[in-house]
Amino acid sequence: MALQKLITLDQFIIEKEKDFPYSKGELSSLLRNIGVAARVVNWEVRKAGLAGLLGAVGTENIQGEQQQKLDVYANEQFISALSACGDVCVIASEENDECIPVINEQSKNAKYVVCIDPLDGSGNIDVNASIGTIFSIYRRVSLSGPGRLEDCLQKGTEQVAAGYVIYGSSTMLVYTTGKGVNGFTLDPAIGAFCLSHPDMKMPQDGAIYSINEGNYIKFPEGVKKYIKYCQENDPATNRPFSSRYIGSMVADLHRNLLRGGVFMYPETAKTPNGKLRLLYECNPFAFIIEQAGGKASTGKSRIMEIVPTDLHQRTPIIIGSTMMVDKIEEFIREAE
Ligand code: P6P
Repeated sequence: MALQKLITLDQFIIEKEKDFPYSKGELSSLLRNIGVAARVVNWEVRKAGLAGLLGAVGTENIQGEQQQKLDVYANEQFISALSACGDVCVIASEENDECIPVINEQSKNAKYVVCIDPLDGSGNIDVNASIGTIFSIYRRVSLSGPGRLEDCLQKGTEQVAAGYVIYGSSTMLVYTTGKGVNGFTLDPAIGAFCLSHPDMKMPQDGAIYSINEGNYIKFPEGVKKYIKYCQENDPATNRPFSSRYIGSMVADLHRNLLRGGVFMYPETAKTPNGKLRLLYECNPFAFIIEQAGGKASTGKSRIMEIVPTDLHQRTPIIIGSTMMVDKIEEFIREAE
């Protein structure tokens, strides 16, 4: 069998630079730096149990969530890499209450904005379940000086790139720049991400539904009815579907991207905007999943059309195979 030509992430990024005739390589440099930081974080994630990096720090982030040692470590690594690369003017991180203007010599002409969840699903660290990093990249809208809040509060449709890293049975980096989705697997032997999943496409339909059914009684009527629909016996429509929920957004969405399926984190009476954050969880995945041929909705409207008003605002999300998202939207409409 012919050896598959090895294409590293860096080679691929440079190769694809041709897609952006006006690019001077800043976006390429930024993506490469994210890849480097991901390798550093991966190294610590893989040995967290040995490096005393498990467990909580004893502090809370703005979300009111216990910060895990690896959360803080990953945040520091990505902020440092993004600040040093010279292409970023401001960073919005799940771990920081306010956005972080990048004020240094290299960044004074920086034109990109990064919204990032440095380590998502960190509640899963101590139980060795997959976790991930999620990022969105925008062009700045402010004209000069350090980046500011307005640069971070852009609609998802304005993203120039988005991606995630999944620290799972292998470590992968998956990203889009608006011309399809490509997946790279870290080869520990050479310490580089190598193209393993070119031109990823989300199946238009699927038979996996992902939702925390522990919240069933709190869900909107239409979502409840859809869950029951998934459980009905109808071989002609591949039902009952399989319920798969890891409790780590990156892991659940990565599986559904490959196999087809739908992930739901709806609103409840207690959490009218759901739990997941728009800027650094829902928008990046909405961009990736739409680029792979799927759909990302609040249950009523397109995620990427939401005009953000707050750095850490949340949104209900129904995301995955287009035909499944359409079906849930239909149940939600009919239940109104
Ligand atoms: P629940 C992890 O804390 C996270 O932010 C996502 O990665 C995940 O999909 C979700 O929350 C899980 O939330 O309420 O089901 O535990």
